[in-house]
Amino acid sequence: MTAAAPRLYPHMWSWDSGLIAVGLARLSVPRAITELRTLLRAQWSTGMIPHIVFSAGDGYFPGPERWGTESAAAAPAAVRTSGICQPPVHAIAVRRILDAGRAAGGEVRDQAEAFVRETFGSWLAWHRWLATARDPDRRGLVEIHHGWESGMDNSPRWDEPYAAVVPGADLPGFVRTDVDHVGDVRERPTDAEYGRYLWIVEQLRRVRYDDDAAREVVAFRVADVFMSAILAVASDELAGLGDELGRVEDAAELRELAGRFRAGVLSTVSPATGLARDLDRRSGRWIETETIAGFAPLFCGAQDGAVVARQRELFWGERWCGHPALAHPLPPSVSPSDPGMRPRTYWRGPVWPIVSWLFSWAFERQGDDDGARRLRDASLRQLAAGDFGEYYEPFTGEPLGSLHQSWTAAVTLDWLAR
Ligand code: 9WN
Repeated sequence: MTAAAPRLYPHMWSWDSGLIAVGLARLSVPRAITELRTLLRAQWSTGMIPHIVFSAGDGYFPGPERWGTESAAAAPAAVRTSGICQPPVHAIAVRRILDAGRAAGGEVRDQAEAFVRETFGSWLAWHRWLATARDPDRRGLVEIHHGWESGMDNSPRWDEPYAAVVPGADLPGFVRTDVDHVGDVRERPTDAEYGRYLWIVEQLRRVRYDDDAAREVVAFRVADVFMSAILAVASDELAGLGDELGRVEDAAELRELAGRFRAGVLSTVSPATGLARDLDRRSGRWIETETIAGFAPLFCGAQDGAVVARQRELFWGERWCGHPALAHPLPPSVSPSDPGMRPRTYWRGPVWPIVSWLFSWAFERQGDDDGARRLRDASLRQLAAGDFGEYYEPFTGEPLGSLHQSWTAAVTLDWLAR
């Protein structure tokens, strides 16, 4: 496995490993294959791919003892994991591995083709789990049970649902390690936020991470529009692989699923702002925040030209990439025009290179080569100093959070190789 970061995250993270495999495929197809095979060894029998696969080392909190997933019937026996998931970007990497393997030819091509053949069923099971356990009413929106599942942990998107999460008096005590590995604690979530994060872990642990029971007890239930958009595009990628393997019914099922989630994404768009919204399933309220997740329809190529055209204009306009104070014309995690935007704090303002990469990948896929190139060129200028920051201050370009963050280096490799 590739650790997500040398000190802050010394284990494997699910969506990091997908993007790391995209970068590795540019260097070594066998290494990219190993990365994803390692991840799959941790897959639960339900199909869920857990958000952390623990290495033997320690140095991260909450570690495997706190998660206690050995009590879960569906958890793997041989590997220690967390008990929640992250966005399903993996099929994007599987496609890249196959293409890179074919370009290399010979034994590498054979390895890549064998990898796709042997693991297709596991990726399919992962998508099916998201489409059932996390979308039981078939709305085309993935429900998350923890902000960590979105990958955008402390985004203002989650402030309202988290306000309803009140840690019980019996929340076991905790000592954070994350704050030891950043320059300034303001770059990380607060202790109050961590109390809520850990309370949800406690709730899930008490029902042994059972999917049905979790929906009943968990204090955080939100339909995540950006994760839904990722599931839509990744299902299309997987359907394409299914075609090549002659798995006609599976490919049709995946296309149906992609269509359902694309429609789900569209159903959330605010007529007032033109941005997509998350839905708090507990309160029934739309979450009206001006974050990068609002561009989910643009990302997944939703089937409504007017919505997408309006989003494209907004994306490049002054409230986003075209904001005159930005160091680079790249999308910050929260609009620089939003008075609540916090330029140094994690998912509350900084630019995340992997998010820029996801949009550049999506634009290229949609035939918008110009949009893809603009994001790539600006990102490579942002990354040129070689710190590989986890995230960047949008107005100064300063790297923040962890340095030598693996997925940042991986997407840099991919952009350089274009
Ligand atoms: C919790 C590893 C992960 C990323 C997430 C990012 C951060 C973890 C943390 O680091 O989350 O999962 O401890 O803050 O928010 O997107 O996958 O890089």
